[in-house]
Amino acid sequence: MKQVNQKLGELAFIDPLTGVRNRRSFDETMESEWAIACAMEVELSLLYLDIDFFKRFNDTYGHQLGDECLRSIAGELVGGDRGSENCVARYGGEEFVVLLPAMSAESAQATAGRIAAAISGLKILHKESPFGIVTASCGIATVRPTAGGSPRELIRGADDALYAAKRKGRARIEKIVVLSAYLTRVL
Ligand code: GH3
Ligand code: MG
Ligand code: MG
Repeated sequence: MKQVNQKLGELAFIDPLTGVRNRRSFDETMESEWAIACAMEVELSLLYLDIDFFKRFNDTYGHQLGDECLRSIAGELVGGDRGSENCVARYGGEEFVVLLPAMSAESAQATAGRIAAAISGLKILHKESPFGIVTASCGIATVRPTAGGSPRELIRGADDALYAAKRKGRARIEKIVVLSAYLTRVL
């Protein structure tokens, strides 16, 4: 019974399709990493990835291949060189987040570049995309957390950067540094 309960507890934090963390788990990790970064006085970076033209992919190849694509991409996210899969989560349908504790904006950009290259490297055919293969857009936000601040700032920053990446044509990475609770600067 104890083991069953433990298993159920673990499952509540896992996305069943891809096996990475779910949003609930990410939100908890984010709270604790925020507190740690505050105490250690280090930066915290977040990548927010969204697959490009994924509705067209589903429409063209079917939902099942769409699901397979999501699994492959999740595999690249946890298979990278960041040494931990603790901070990779599926945030929504075709959206993933990667939390990078104690990581500067420059290092986060390098990590995002490697992830984007790994996704393109899968060479998943997408004939309805202008890129011909499945790609992702990525927003990066970096903050030096303060006790009075909120993880929401970081998520909003990464989401804003992602929106900019989409607007500028997709399959690209954009970066924002969150300066304080209410002030952001687009790099
Ligand atoms: P953009 O480049 O602007 O991101 O365009 P998009 O088509 O990727 O974005 P949009 O938000 O219009 O469509 C997202 C699609 O993701 C729609 C939905 O069918 C698909 N999707 C969401 N969750 C799942 C899932 O669990 N499995 C599959 N196969 N598809 C999913
Ligand atoms: Mg989306
Ligand atoms: Mg999309």
